This record gives sequence, C-alpha cells and structure tokens, in this order.
Amino acid sequence: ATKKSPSKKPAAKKVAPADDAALSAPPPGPGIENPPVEEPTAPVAPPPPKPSQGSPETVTPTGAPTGAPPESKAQQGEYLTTAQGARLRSTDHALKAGPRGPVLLQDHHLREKITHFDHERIPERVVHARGTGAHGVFVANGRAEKICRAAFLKKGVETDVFVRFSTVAGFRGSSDTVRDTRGFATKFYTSEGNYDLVGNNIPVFFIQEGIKFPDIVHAVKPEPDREIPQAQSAHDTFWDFVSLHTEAQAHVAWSMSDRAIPLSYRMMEGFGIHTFRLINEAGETSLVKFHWKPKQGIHSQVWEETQMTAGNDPDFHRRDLYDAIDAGAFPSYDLGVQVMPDSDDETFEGIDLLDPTKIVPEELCPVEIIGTMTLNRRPTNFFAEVEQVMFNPGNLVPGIDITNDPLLQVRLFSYIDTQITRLGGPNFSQIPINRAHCPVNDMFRDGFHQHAVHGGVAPYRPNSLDGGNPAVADDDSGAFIDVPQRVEGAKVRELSESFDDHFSQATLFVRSLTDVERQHLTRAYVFELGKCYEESIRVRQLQCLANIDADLCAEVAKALGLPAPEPTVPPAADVEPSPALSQIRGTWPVTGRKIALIVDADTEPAAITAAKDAVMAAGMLPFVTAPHGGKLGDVVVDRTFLTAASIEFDAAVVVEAPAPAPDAEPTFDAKAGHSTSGKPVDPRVVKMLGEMFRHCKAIAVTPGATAVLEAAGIPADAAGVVAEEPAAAVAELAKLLATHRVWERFPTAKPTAK
Ligand code: HDE
Repeated sequence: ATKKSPSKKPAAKKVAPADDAALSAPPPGPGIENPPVEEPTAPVAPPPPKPSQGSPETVTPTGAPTGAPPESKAQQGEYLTTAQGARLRSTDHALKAGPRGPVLLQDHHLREKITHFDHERIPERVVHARGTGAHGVFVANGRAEKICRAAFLKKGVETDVFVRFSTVAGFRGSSDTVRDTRGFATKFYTSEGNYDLVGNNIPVFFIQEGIKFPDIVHAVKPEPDREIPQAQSAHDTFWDFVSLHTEAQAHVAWSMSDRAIPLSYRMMEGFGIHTFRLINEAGETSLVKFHWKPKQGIHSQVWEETQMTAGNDPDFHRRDLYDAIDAGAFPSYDLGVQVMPDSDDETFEGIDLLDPTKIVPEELCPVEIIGTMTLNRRPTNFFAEVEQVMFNPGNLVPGIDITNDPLLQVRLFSYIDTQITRLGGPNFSQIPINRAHCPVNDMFRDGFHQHAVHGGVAPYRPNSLDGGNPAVADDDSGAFIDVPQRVEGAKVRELSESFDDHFSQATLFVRSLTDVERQHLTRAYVFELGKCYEESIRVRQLQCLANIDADLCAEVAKALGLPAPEPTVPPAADVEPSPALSQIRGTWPVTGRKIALIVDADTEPAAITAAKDAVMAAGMLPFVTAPHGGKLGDVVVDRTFLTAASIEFDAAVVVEAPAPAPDAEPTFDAKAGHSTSGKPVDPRVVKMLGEMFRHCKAIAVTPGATAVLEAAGIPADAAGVVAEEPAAAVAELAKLLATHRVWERFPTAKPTAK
C-alpha cells in the first residue's frame, strides 16, 4: 500500500497576490497555545478556552448570547428574504407561465417555502405531549449546604430556570383541564451544568419498575381501535390494567382525588417522586425526596367546572399561567426536601425509599425549604422553547446523584433516547432552550443539525494535537461524583419483598382527606368506573377498593349498583392519617386571583373604577364584565356576557344588576332571568352566578344589586354571599378566597380530616 506523503498533495494554483505581506502572514490562530508535547499528554493546566470551537453554550446560531433577553431576534433585517438571505419581491404569487398559466418548477422560493412548511411539525412527546412552560429564577436560601455540595444550592445563589407543566395522557392539542397527573419539570441552568428535576404533581407513581411504562401508557392512551377517549382515564383499558396491576392503586387514589384536576399550575405541588442521594462537601451522603410547594396554595377545580372549562377554554391552564405572568402576579414555589439517613437498607420508618409507589408522610419527616423559584417570563416562541425543551432525570450536577429506584433507573435511559426521534438527532443539547449556561466542552461531534463550528483537530482523549485539552476535572475542580456505592447480587428479574404492599399507601391517602375531598374522590371513582363497558372490570376495581377502605368501597359499589366485596388482604388498621395530604387547610395569599366585576351598560364608570381599584389594591385581578364590549365611559370592558364564563373567575362582584340585553342568548329560559320581585336580570349573568354558587365560589353584590341573587335562586344569607358596597365587599371576598372556596357550601362540608 502506498502511503500518501504530504509532498504528494496537488500544489495549490498559484495566483499572484495583490499584497504578498498580507497573504504570507500567519492565519489567525485558534486562540490557544498548542505547544508540541509528548504523547499521551497531560492537559495543559489550566486548560485555556478554545474560542474557535464555538462551543454551543456561548452563542445561538444567529450570534445572540444564550439566555439573551427575549428581544434578541433569531431573524434580522428589514426585508423579507429567502432562507439564504436573498431579498424577495413577492411571496404571494408563485412564478407562473403567464398570469393564468401553470406554476413553474423553477420557482425556488416557492419550493423552499413549501418544503419548509411541509416539515414544520415534529413528533409530539409520547407522553406529556400537552404542556406549557415559563422562565424564571431560583434563589437558594443556603439550608441545603450542609447536605449538598451543588453550587446552585449555596445561600443567595440565583439560577435561571425553565419549567414545563404538562398533562400525561392527552395529545398535544388536548384540553388542559382533564383528570390526569400533571408533569412539573424544572431545568436549572446552574454554573455547574444543567440540573433537571423532572417531577409530577402526584408524589407516587403507577408502577414500581420502568419496564412496565409502555404497559401503563398503552392502557391510559386512547383505545387503539377507535382512538377514543382523548386525554381520559375513564375507559376500560385503563381500569383493566390498574385493577389487575395493583401496585398502581395508590397513584389511582391520588388521580381520583381533586389533585388530578388542579385549578391552576400556580396552585399545584410538585414532587420528584424518587429518592435521590445528596453528597455534601465532606463526601457524606443522605437520601432525599424533593417537593415543590406553591406559595399561592394548593387548589383544584370541582369536577363540573373542569368539564365546562374543557369546552369553554381548552387552553385554560396555559392562559392562566401567562395571564398571571403578564399581570406581574409571578407564580412562585418553595423547593423543599425530606432528608433521611443514607442507611444500608434504604428505608425510613419501615418505608422502602426505593419504591416509587410510596411516600414518606410529612408528619414523619418534615419538608425543609431550601430555596424559592419565581416564574417571571413567558416564552417568546412557544415551539422554540416549550416544544423543544428536553428534560432528563440524568441531567445531574455535582452533589446530586440517583438511587437504585428501579423506575428511576429506566428513566435514565428513556429521556435521551426519545429526543433522537422527537428532536431529530443527537444534537438536541445545542437547541437554545436546552443549552447549559456554563462552558460546554463535550467532544461530541457531527450528527444531524450540528450547529457548532468546532475548532481543533483532536476531539478525543488523550491527545497531543489540541494540547491535551480538554482536561478532566477532579473533586477540587467541581467534577461530578458517582457515589461509590457497593453493589452485588445475582442477576434476577425480581423485586425485593418490601415492594409487595400495594394498598396501605392508598389507604393512607384516602383516610387523610377531609369529608368534602373524600366525597369528590368517591364520585370520581363512580364516574370513571361508570364509563367502563365491562362489568368484570368494575367488579375487579371494587375488589381493590375493598382492600383500600371498606367505606369507600361500599359507597362506590352502591352508586354502581354492585355488591361490595370483602377484602382479600388484612385491613390496614394502623394507618395514621397525614393531614398534610389534604388540600383544604390553612389560608393562602390571594394575589393574582381573578374577580369578575359585573356591571350594566349604564353603570356609573366611577362606581366601576372604585370596584376595580379595590380589587387591585387587594392584589387580585379585576375583569370588567358588561353587556357589550368597548368602553363604559373611560373604563375598558374586559369581557362581555357572551364571552365571559363562570369558570374563568374565582369570585364575582355584582356592581349593578344588569337588565336583559336584546342580544341575550335566546335559548335561555326567559323565566330564569326574573327575580321574585319582578326585576328582570340578564339571563347570562343569572347562569354565571348560578354556576359560581354551585361551585362554591364567593359572590358579592352591592346592596342595590340583590335582585341578581333572587333571580339566580341564591339565598342572600348563604355562606360566602356578601352584600356590601364594593370596597367592603372586596375585603370580604379576599378573606373568603384565602381558603380558596366556600367549603361549607358543599353538602357534606365539615372541612376536617377524618
Ligand atoms: Fe416520564 N417521560 N417516564 N416520568 N416524564 C417523558 O420524555 C418515562 C416518569 C415526566 O415537559 C418522556 O421528553 C419512562 C416518572 C415528565 O418535557 C419519556 C418512565 C415521572 C415528563 C418519558 C417515566 C415522569 C416526562 C416523553 C418510567 C415523575 C415531561 C417525552 C421509567 C417523577 C417532560 C420526553 C417535559 C416525559 C419516559 C416515568 C415525569 C418518553 C420510561 C416517574 C414531567 O422519555
């Protein structure tokens, strides 16, 4: 074989240089010293930066720095151009053979435009397809320093974050308000790399082993023959699976509770679910579970409201999040940890910490707050940010490590793998929203959609040609630590016996609910099982309920018209309720709550302004809701009786009882709009207030507007109904809203734990 020597290279064509001196000058270097060294080589210390590598953390494809403010545009220039930058005269007409002739294949602009359009969609996420995201900042309070060496948990450190909330089962265009688990995924752009906390709003999971994930997902997704129902668990395949696969029962109990129908992403807890292992500066480890606690309180819709919202505003949660951010009512969440000793058996108070279907009650191990996250900016471009963000539980930083939880272990594989299809190749970490906000020098090269123009010739280690760079870090220079945990055992497809208890934590959850929450839970089981066609599935799920709680089983069985079976496992008699699991407790700030101000077409603008001011002074958001759009005097109308819906608002203030407008929906029963005193009220307002009353929302009327109460059949002395002048009424509403709903209006209501 002949080896080509450099001298055999064809000589470059000689062109007479205009300026010999300029051409013979050495070309601009890569910016690093690259002295000849012996191989294999130790890296040059400290490794100098390599600007010519254009490592992806420093610039976006168009040159804007990462983390740049939203005003930095991906596209520039005042003229419309082709993708290659050529200015265009017209993009409305294809090139044709005459104005009435056929379109010419040579129309390069047409082909480029249509080809790009043909490929605009990417596959949606296989689960969690429907979601919404926001930017924010996390500020650590320093309390985690003693257990974790991560830089972003040091006192006062501010870290950029991006959060994506999601439903699990529905397609990307499905409704926000469905009964489902919600995803709560946070990317921390820390100085030591991206850390992703990819959690849910329910602290237990359906399955103990990741290998079963395709099974539960196939069961909950629309049934494969007719592809229905969309974004629902109320169908046979779901209940077939969870009733056979009883480790799902704790999660199912949570999903039948109001937790699965949150009012807002702002009012939802988040949980890391798995136990993680933290490492401190001294190398000591502890086991922790992560919790997000919303400062706005935890709150849900009621079931009827949820169903109405799905039709009225399928984007309800997305709109709510972005409206709140736009209004400056920034949602914020405390991050907390339950810290448990890193014991050999990895249990705490008898609870196996590797079993993701189990929680550790807060009463046994309190949640310690280690920082606060505030969401303060919505995405500039939904696709670029929310659709293209990728999360991965394996995105860890020094100080945070995984455990042997068999669910978590499988996730570590899945999240990278899925992006290859979803984001079209291995370079998804270069997409601006996914880029680390610290130097990245990974020596990964090429692949679809490579955006970096990497310099250097030696993307391998060891090397001498790039000066031995990059260096590997050690403990002192912030290297990631894999905790050297001892592992031994025979290869088996088994789980330890401690995973066998499938019911006691469902019992714990059910017994920790207040009466009203418990009633909602019972009805949810009845609704969902009532939607199953197969009686054998209902019967099998009743058997599971018998093993969870005899009373619950009896109530559901009665409503389904079936006998309540006897338990097949010993009753969990010693289950201590955990009051922390109830959502109805304490009071919360009312900032950002939405108040409808109902007025008539001729209501005095000064009265409306006074009511608006009172609402805003309380930190809440007023929505002037009137018979027609435009303005009333100088007051802008936010909603009309046609566009407004009760589900949009947390409470209402009727500033003036509106008379029926001529354009009122003719299908309304005309009689419904008449108060007993005979004064007619717009039937759309009557309907709205009736719904708000039924959904146990606070309602205030000014003394002159009490006719609306009569017309809507609302007793003036009912709990949570206030008849005051606007300023006093708003103060009263704020008090009522602090507990979210007027709980005593629910028929069962005695808001105390069982
Ligand atoms: Fe996920 N999950 N998951 N999951 N998950 C995905 O990743 C998967 C699990 C969670 O807003 C996918 O990029 C497996 C638990 C959230 O982008 C996929 C298993 C928890 C999100 C995937 C689990 C979650 C996902 C789909 C069992 C709570 C949305 C698209 C081993 C702790 C993230 C994607 C976002 C998304 C796989 C179990 C939460 C396919 C195999 C447990 C919040 O990779």
